[in-house]
Amino acid sequence: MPPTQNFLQSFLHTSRTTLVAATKTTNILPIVIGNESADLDSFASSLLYAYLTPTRPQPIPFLAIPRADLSLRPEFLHLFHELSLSPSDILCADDTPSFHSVPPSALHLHLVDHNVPTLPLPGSQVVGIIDHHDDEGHFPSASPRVIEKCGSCSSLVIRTFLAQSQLRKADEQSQIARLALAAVLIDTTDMTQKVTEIDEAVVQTLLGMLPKDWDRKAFYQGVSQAKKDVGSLPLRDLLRKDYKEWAEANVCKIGIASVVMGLKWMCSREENNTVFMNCLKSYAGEKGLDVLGVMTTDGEGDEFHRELLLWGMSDVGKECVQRFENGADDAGLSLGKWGDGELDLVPERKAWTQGNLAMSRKQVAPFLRECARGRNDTNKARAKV
Ligand SMILES: [Mn+2]
Repeated sequence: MPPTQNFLQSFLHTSRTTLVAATKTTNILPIVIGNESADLDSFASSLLYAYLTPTRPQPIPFLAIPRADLSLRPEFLHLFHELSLSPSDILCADDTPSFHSVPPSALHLHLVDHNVPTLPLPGSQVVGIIDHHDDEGHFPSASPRVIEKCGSCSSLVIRTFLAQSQLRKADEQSQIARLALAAVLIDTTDMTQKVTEIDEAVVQTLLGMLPKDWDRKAFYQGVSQAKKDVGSLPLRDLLRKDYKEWAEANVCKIGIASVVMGLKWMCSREENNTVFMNCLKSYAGEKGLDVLGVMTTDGEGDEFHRELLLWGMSDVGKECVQRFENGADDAGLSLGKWGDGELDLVPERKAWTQGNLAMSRKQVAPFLRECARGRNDTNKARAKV
């Protein structure tokens, strides 16, 4: 049998060589970058985009996190191992060289898994977008500009580029298929949550690229278990592992951490609820937040559930949390009381169970941002009358 070829690793090594060469010229450098949470979908989307795009030169795929933060993502290390990659093959934001080593004006950005750049790269140009978040309407001339709702951004990257790419070798097909499936299956909890027709079709295509006896369940379980292997992470790391923030009109800064374990589990690891709350408060302080959100997921299949905790840290933050609670029914969140309300500190902090399982941070954050901008304030409007 011929030795297996490691197509992704070769591609990443070539990317690094191209990057090193680019730092010595003034040529345009195309890069592809995922969102700031740097989750598995952002990682897979950026690597798939770079590898499969038909345009030349191919953009260089980066992870938008410092290299040390890879250790917060055990599922990455698991997937690297599955794909015979090593962490050193991956390009991280603080590597030398990285995209920071060229002037931003020389950068052409391809954005995946977000549609507005979050990195401060003044003078850079956004030239391509594939994303599954709310379209914020910028960069109309980007090409491709694919922004559609579906479970995983990786599904959109595959749908956009796979048909035009020529993956002939079985090893190559297998690596690409597993990389994409890792993201799609994790984002859809093994095709049980947030699945759209796009994800369905893509998963069928990807499975067709793998041997008939390939064990999808075992593959999903492996990645999923690794993702939940967070028991040893201190709370601060658990919060920053999958964290995003927004500054609304520069008056209200919102940060939301997504955590793959429930609030009860998070509480139980600290001495008591007060210590847990103090940890949250100090994280919000470190980030300078007006509102801290913690969204949790837990369980699978019928046991799958979501929780949400919001904490207004400043006056504008407290108002925002109030508006959120007042508008939550209309927004379709189906919030319920969490426990006996022991995590609540009325009116500034509230924890809820979230009945609407389809609403992840992707849907909750835009609503919370609207609340920060002062909309959805039905009660206040009524009070004025
Ligand atoms: Mn995503």
